[in-house]
Amino acid sequence: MGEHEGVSSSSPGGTGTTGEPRDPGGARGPRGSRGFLALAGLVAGVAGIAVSHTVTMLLTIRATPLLAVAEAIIEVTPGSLAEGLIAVVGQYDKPLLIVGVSLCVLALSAWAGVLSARSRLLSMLVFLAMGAVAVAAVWTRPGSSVYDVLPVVAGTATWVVVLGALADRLTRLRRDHAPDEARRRFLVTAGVVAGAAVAVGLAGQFAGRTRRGVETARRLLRLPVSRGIVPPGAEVGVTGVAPWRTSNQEFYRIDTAIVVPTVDPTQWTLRIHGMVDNELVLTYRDLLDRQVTEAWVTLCCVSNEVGGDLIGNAWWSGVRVAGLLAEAGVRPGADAVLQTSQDGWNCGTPLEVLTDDRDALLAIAMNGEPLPVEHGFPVRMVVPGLYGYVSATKWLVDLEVTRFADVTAYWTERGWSPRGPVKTQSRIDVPRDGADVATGTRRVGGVAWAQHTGVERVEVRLDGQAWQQTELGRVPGVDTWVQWSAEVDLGPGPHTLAVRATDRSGYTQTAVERDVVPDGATGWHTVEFEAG
Ligand SMILES: Nc1nc2c(c(=O)[nH]1)N[C@H]1C(S)=C(S)[C@@H](COP(=O)(O)O)O[C@H]1N2
Ligand SMILES: [Mo]
Repeated sequence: MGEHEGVSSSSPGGTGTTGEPRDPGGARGPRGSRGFLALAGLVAGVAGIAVSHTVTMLLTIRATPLLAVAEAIIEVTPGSLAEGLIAVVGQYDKPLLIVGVSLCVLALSAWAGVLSARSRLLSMLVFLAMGAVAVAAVWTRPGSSVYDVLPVVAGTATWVVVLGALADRLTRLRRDHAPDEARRRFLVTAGVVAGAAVAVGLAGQFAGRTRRGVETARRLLRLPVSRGIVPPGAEVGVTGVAPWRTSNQEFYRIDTAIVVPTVDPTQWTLRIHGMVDNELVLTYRDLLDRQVTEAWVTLCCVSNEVGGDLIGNAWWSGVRVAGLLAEAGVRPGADAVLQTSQDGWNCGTPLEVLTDDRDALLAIAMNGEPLPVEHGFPVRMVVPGLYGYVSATKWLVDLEVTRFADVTAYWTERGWSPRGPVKTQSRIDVPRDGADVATGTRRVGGVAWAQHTGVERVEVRLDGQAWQQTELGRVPGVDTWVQWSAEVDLGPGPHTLAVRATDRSGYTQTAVERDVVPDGATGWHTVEFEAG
């Protein structure tokens, strides 16, 4: 703790209630300082609750720490007692409990404020203890993750910082001003901080409501799309191989958005401009009025390491970009389209892949459902054959037809390649690296991809022996991954299995290992395992 004068210094053996005034010019006795410190604690308490609430809303975490504690209390309360209480308070059990928990938190915060006269450490311990209780409550909620603890961390940090700052301010005011002036100034400060805390809390509430509003709008949409049927034979039937269709739940998510953009479809517009003859501004309705195209497309992240899982395959429904660009009338000389998201993220996409015969889509649905908010609701781009960072803009609002030479974009400014065609790759899902498997004839399997070129064959190599052909699942086209499987004979002991794919251009994956920067990893995925 800092060596502050006056009220915030720790005094050995001092109780904070029996000493004389501790600050020069402090005619006010310890009673007065207690009252102010209690107020400081209270304001810190309010600020911490407000910040935790807002962080909960912004990160779209299910329950605020207060709600989690209330739920935990309900859970540990003996059934009969809980029923008795519910009989009295009816459906208001949770709201009442939250009010009760809040009052406890505020009382303890005020107490922590008073304690800070004796020791900053003691007051901090009160906050840390409350934080620990909240972490325990959050942690015991079903399906919770480390992420869900962030609001508690933010709230606890706010408690400690705000109390410390207010106590310091009080010390300084009492040193520099006459008692009445110090008192007046401190009350103003406390009022301003409390007001700011309430504003932060209300902003969070607003953000939460916006998100719920968009979620509701999304749920109520009835889109003219289908769910897509996984083609017979696409699954090779090896347990442990990634399902051919990646569910929306399981689909990897990569974006720079700390707070997921919430875009109301009734407010959404897409502007198509730049090197075009007729600038277009489309509404969501305009988009739905056009012909919907549906396709299986495997989307992959350039940051996917060899053997990584930043890849997924879905049935996308949307409107072909080529048609819209034709409508806008692309001028000669253009070779790129700069895509911009509602949150300002952008990327440059080669014009040719948006205008050739592939299904580059303004997607509105994923596996038959309106796009999940995290995956770009209401409209995103999906381009077969390109990594996401140069093509798959989520929350898309703007397309500017331009020249590569004239623009840079988010990731190209950070050292990644302006062009990002997906590299032919393959992955072993079974067995996992480090697995223990039974000896004998075993089926191994995985996935391989070469979007918009197509996978021709996949081979595996056991323990450095000859490459062996695998069987491929049946796929509807060249834009998706393909499952593969093979049988290998395993004697007891350690084994190494490598995989490589050859695409329909005749290219076989290079063994050269390259990092993901600047345009995607290369190398053969290899797993080591033990048979016994
Ligand atoms: N608005 C926006 N769109 C974005 C990104 C982003 O950061 N912001 N990331 C891109 C990258 S790098 C990838 S790999 C894909 C991932 O899409 P997904 O999260 O739906 O899997 O989105 C792309 N679209
Ligand atoms: Mo990515």
